[in-house]
Amino acid sequence: MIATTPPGQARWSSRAAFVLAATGSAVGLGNLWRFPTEAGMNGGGAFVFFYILFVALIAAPLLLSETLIGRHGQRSTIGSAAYLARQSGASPAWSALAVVGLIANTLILTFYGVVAGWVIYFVGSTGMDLFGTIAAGQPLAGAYADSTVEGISLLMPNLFANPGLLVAMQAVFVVLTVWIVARGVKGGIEAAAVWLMPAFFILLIAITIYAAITGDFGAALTFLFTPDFERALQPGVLSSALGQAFFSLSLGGGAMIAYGAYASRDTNMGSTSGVIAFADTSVAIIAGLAIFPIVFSVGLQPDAGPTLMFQTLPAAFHSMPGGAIVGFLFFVLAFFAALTSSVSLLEISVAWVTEKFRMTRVNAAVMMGVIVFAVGLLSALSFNILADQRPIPFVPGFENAGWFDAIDGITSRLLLPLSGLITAIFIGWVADRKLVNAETGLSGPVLVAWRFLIAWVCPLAVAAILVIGLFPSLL
Ligand code: TYR
Repeated sequence: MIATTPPGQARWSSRAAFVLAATGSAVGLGNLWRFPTEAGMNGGGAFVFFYILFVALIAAPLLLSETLIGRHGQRSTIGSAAYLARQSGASPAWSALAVVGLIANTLILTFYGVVAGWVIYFVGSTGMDLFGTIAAGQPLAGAYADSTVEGISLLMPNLFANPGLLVAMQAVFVVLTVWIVARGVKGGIEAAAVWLMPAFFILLIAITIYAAITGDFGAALTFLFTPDFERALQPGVLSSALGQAFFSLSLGGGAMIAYGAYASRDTNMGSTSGVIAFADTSVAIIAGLAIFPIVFSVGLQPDAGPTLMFQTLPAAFHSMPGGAIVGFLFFVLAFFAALTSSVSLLEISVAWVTEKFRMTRVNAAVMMGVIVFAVGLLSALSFNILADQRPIPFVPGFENAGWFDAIDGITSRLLLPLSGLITAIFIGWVADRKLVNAETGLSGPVLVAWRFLIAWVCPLAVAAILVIGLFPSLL
């Protein structure tokens, strides 16, 4: 039952390292790219309102549940869930929560690698621009100093028109992810997260201040924080907001179970989970406050979809003093933020394959990397060669979705919440109460409140939103 290399043997070197690595998993393209995209497509304020509400009442309690399953089990996600079930005298079939999660995470990584490939493209183009300026001995000005804003907004369409380049960038990102995971989580991830997350945070705040001063900050605030509740009662908004809460906090896929497994016994899981949830949500809101002022001042449409971040920020760097260097740094840090998340996406299946099939970590990482890359081609090419394919026209809300949108939507709106639903029922009702309570590190009214949220609010709310998402006509 215990694997040859139990993941429990690896340890974060401190509580701070655990917080930073888990925050590194949570903070990524989900905050920078997906949050503004989803907020923009779902009408802004109403989406943001429910997103924050769902983080507080559903996602944060689930985050604690996942980390405690991992810390208790100290095995792969599936192994840890089965272990807690057995110890509670319940069927190990409850590890289904982690099976669903493993499938979801692997699918998420397929398109995550594609978007991260776009980031790499911008690292390259802002980098060439920066070093070209320096080589020519010109003073540092904005990014892409010799283009117009219209020219910059064509960078994405031009990239999409070049499938070979898209796929090459995606391949680079998947190879890097495989490389770090193959080397083992602790050395690579921990080292990267400890330095890069703080640097990333400072730069993001600087860009937001710039956007607030030069962009249309008032319009952005109104858009993000004035909820139009009539809009919110459209079923898509609720399931998108819930899906975003799961996606952004790396919940449902098992990443937090996996990282919890490396935490030491004296880490207080309750307070740590609170810190992670707060940090992740703040980064999403700040990213929104960096992007939307530019959207409105440049005259873009907020519902532009997945390309929004890549069309707004380069335009801001264009006019920003020192934008050549800020733009380059931003994409470099976005790249690292993506990498600290993608590593956690791949880690789940790799830990399981090594535990189950006694494969070496390197072989498991390479094997999963090949699968992820191959399936990811569908998403990468859905912006050009496969643009006409509609893989799941029979699912309500996905009639017109191509491969990229379909895989993104199915994973975050369906699979992650489904895994979360099973987790909430398992932790709230099935798992041994004393064991679970002791793992939380909570006591008194906070423990009572958490138990109420996980046993009642999470299952009922997630189930209701799943049903509404599948049968929108019910609302
Ligand atoms: N939370 C990550 C981000 O925001 C993405 C992610 C999603 C990571 C699910 C892990 C996971 O299990 O970029």
